[in-house]
This record gives sequence, structure tokens and C-alpha cells, in this order.
Amino acid sequence: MRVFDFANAIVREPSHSVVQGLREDASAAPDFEKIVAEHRAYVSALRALGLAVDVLPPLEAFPDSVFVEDPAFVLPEGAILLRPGAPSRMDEREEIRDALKRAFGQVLELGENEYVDGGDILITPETIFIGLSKRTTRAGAEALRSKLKLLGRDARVAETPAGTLHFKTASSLLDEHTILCTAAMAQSGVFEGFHLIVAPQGEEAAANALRINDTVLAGDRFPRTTALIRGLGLSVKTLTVTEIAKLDAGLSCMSLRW
Ligand code: CIR
Repeated sequence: MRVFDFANAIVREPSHSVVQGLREDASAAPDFEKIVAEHRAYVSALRALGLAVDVLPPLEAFPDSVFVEDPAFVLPEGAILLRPGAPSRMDEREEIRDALKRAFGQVLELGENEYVDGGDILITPETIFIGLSKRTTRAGAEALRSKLKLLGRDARVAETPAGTLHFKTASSLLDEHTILCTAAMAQSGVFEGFHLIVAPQGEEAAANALRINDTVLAGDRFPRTTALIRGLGLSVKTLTVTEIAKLDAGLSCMSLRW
């Protein structure tokens, strides 16, 4: 099985409060109905790719809870409850605990003061990258590395370029050997040994793509990046994530996949 072969996903419907989610650019206010539409299209795309999707109910108390990728990390071998680094998101982990228990025989968890956002975790065939960021601390990353070891996986702690929210905001795995990333991430040298596709200038946000089975999900505002991915012989399905992007989020953030 390849690391981007998935049969299952967990998502959470956006709450009305989603428009108050965390964002760097306060001027770009997202629209609730448009977020709902983008989210529905995303869930449909996952189902069309053959995934069984567990749709969790919206949580008004947690504006960013639609981004289920951040409070947990999943592998076919088991799940790990993380500890999101933003104060308003810390308790999201408790809200997803039951869904993980339903789906996984083994649910490990990070301890107190061990902060990791799932957006900072990138799975590749040989290793799992854990990016240090404003949300993911060294103590959290090292604790996660130990938990992954218990699940039989190797992990590597890496730097996230300054000004990038999450490690995966700027990188995604396209195939076993190829990573799509921003120029800043490419220059950091963290992906030595991989074939790199660099998102063209002006399309940096395209670096958060999502390979699922034989298809790459990509944002529909990035024609040059889409052409580069298609140039690898991969099939691309484009989705609108314009409103989601106003909340500093992209395609990977809205699901947990295994
Ligand atoms: C946040 O700042 O936490 C949310 N507004 C966006 C989270 C994006 N999640 C991700 O990249 N995994």
C-alpha cells in the first residue's frame, strides 16, 4: 500500500462561527455559505475517490474545528491525539477523541505542553516530517516522534520556513519521490533526495495539494501548478478553496485520511 492510498476519512462540517476562525489577514472576511459550498464539494470529491467519509457535526464553540487535520494524526496502524498550539483550538482534541476511538483500535496521545498541529506533519514513504512552527514546539515534535516509533514509523523533526503557518502549507507529497513545495521550502534543503516541483511565484498557496489514491486534489486558482502536476502524468481534480484560504487553510486541513 502506498502512503497516499486511503479508504477512509473523517471531516467536520463548518460551524456558523467558522467566519471567526483564526486568520493572519483580518481584512479578508470569509463568507459562511461559500465555505459550506467549498466544504461540500470537498467531501463529494473524497467520496468520488472511493473514500468512506465520517462527517462529524459542527462545533459552534470551535470556529476552526472544520480543520480536523490539526487536532489528530492518523495512520492505518493507529491514531494519535495531538495538542493544537493555538489557545482557541487546544480543546478540539477532546471533540475528536470519540470519532478516533470508533475508527481505531489504538489511540495514543500527546501529553501536557506537547504541542503539535497536524498541519505540520507530512507523510512520505521513508519518513514522516514534523515541522516546527508557531504551533508545533520542539517538545511536541519529539514526543510525537516517540509515539510514531511505537507505531513502527520513522519521523524527522524539520524547520518550517519563517512566515509559513504550517509545514504542509508549503509542501505536499505528489508521488513516492516527488514533493510539491514553495521556493522557500525548496531552498531550505529539507527535502534533499526528493524530486521537487516548485509552485510558481504567485501560486505559493498551491503547495498545499492533496494526493489521494491516483488523483491529486489542487486549488482551482493555480493553473501553472496544475500544469506542472499534470506534466508528471498525474490526474488532477481542481477544487475551489477561495474562502477556506481566507482562514489560512487549504485542502489537506479539512480531513484526516487513512
Ligand atoms: C488556523 O489558523 O488554525 C486555521 N485558521 C487554519 C488551519 C489550517 N490547517 C492546516 O493547515 N492543517
